[in-house]
Amino acid sequence: MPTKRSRAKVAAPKGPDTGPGGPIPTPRTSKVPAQDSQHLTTPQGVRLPHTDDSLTAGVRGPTLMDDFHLREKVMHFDHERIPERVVHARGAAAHGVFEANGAAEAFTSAGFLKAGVRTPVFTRFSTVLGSRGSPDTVRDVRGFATKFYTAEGNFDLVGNNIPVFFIRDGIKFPDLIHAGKPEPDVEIPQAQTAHTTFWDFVSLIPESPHMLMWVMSDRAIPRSYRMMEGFGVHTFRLVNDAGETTLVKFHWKPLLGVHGLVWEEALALNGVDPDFHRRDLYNAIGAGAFPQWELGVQVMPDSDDQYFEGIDLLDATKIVPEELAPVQTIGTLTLDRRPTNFFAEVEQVAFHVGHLVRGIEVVDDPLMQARLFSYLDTQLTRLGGPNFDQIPINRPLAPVDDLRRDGFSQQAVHAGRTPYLPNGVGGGCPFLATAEEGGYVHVPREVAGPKVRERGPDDPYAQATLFWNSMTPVEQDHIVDAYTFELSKVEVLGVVKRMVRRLVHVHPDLATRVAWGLGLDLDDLPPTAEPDEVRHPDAPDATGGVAESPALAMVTEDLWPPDGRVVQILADDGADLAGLMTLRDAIVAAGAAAHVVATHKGHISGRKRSDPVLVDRSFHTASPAEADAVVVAAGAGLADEAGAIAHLQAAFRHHKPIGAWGDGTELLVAAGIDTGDPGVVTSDRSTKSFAAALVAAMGAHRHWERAPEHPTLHLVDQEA
Ligand code: HDE
Repeated sequence: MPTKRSRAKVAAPKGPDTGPGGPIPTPRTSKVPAQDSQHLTTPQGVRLPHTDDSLTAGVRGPTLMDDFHLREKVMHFDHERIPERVVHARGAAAHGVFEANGAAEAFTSAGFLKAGVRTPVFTRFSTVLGSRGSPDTVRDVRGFATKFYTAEGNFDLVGNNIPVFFIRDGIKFPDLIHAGKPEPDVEIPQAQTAHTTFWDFVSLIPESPHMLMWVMSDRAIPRSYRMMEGFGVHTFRLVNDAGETTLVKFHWKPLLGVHGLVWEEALALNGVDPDFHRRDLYNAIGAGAFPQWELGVQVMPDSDDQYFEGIDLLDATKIVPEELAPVQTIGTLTLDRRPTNFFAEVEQVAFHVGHLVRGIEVVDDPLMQARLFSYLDTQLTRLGGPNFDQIPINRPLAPVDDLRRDGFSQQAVHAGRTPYLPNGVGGGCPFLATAEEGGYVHVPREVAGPKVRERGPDDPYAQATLFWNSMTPVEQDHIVDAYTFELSKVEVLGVVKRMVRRLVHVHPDLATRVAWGLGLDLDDLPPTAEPDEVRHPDAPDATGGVAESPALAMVTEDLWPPDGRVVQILADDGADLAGLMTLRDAIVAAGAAAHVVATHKGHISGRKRSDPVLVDRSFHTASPAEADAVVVAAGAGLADEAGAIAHLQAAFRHHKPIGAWGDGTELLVAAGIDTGDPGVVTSDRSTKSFAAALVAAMGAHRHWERAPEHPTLHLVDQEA
């Protein structure tokens, strides 16, 4: 048995860390068995002289069983694939560091949240519905999962880029995913919700309206993983050193702002560059434009009922408006290293909502409770047994003695004869840790109640309406368009009508405009969801009295850094290459990337005796959807190139900054672009101030002032 004497020697875990400015250890990927022989070998280390022909009986004879090299090589190849994640299969990830500012110390004893502590992290972003090879820019929720390798063990914050969820209880999750995944008879469509079964399901469950508003908004088509917010979604309970508890919601706020694609671009990118988000993340990190997020918490008092201002904190379909509980920053995440090997790291990383460190607990939210089972369970199939936490990317940096033994693919050679506690033969090791010694001690809480299968009264529309009311007109237009697109793909009219009928309860304008686009008459819809049936009379006001929350809108007056954004410079033989170089240098100096696009690949030469410039893309492969701004070089002579005109028109239609210098403006005129329009920057020459004006125009992300007023708005106005 452990003795008092031996216990006293055990201090709180000293880890890998983490002192202010101290070295940041890297996750143990370096311990992976390396392929470090100078010669090609078999897995047994036997050097090989030849790998292109199998061992045969004669030049044209049968292959021989004693070709151990062939058999080992093919056997391994045959088993290279593992099951993809049942959800969130498609993703990309990066390593980085989290540095705490200490603001959370009052609320939690978690060591990694103490001032100045720097903790290595691995963050994986993902879509939900698509399979591993599906395109990045589909309309979908994005996963935002971070593994913190803290000195006190691994903490996984497994969140999404949307702060609420479709359902309130995990028991419905298999139904939700079955309805959203490709329909099982024909396996169509891939990676999207725009199909009959999804809308059938969500139109029938009461709690979906709020989440659907988010998924139909531009949040679901992010410009970049680097430009997404992240949310823990569920409420967490923080416990401080004094044992006091608070309830919090976690928020990641990107320093580059929250930005979306335009739907038409998202569709184009699915074909032009299905890896758009993955490439964007890796290119930005490779160029030194390390994406950063502030981690923040909304802090609410812990209470017996776990409501805050009438908002049920155990209900993952509800937010707490920031007006009621502001987000307090507790640290900064920086992603600064790409994975070395996609499979070993991104594919094999195993997140689990139950990977908690002391000072952080989960609450009784039934969605979270089901997740606590699911995330461990799923790894057994996906990663082939219970030893997945020994895979390098999953190993904690904190010292481990878990007394686990054996199992498939056991990597460790555990010494000793006492993998059990209590033991006397092993000197009582390993010792148990008290709270003072860094042990995870659950805060005591009273739990009682009858066993029931029921949830409390709810108003599922209140926050959906709050969301709609908080959007700018252009964002409302996009939501209308998204509902119209998605429901147009639904083959069963009854489902469409049921869904549009439910939109009336979100906002009559929304329903009217979607109905118009679908050719439906609102008066003809079945009364499937009368307010009294869906807003429970006993439900508290789920908005907490907030009618509009500006924090929910993506379109703001703010300006954002151009880091990692892409500017296309349209040029051709004869262009002002000196001006092009001035612009390119200024763009790169601002932290963005410049791509020269011309009618042909190779080099273009200028009019004067300047060095030829290498073309990055020709119009055959370049798409305006890949750029954040498009500029036309003087002397490019592209004004009668149909491809160049269409290119520029698309960029303009997607509200991007457009620029031209010298006679490059002729292409703007040919494309019907007014040089006085917002976000259009022109100059006689390519000067530093021209470049600065262009970079400044990129700060707004898009120039929504150019958006045409949505035609169905008139319809609503007339009805009003
Ligand atoms: Fe997940 N989810 N989920 N989920 N989830 C998985 O775990 C599950 C939910 C989220 O990059 C799976 O390792 C259930 C909410 C992310 O590896 C699986 C329920 C939120 C990722 C699973 C939910 C998430 C997953 C699939 C309802 C936002 C990707 C493979 C009770 C807060 C993590 C895996 C990565 C992955 C189950 C709901 C986020 C099957 C049962 C709500 C970001 O365990």
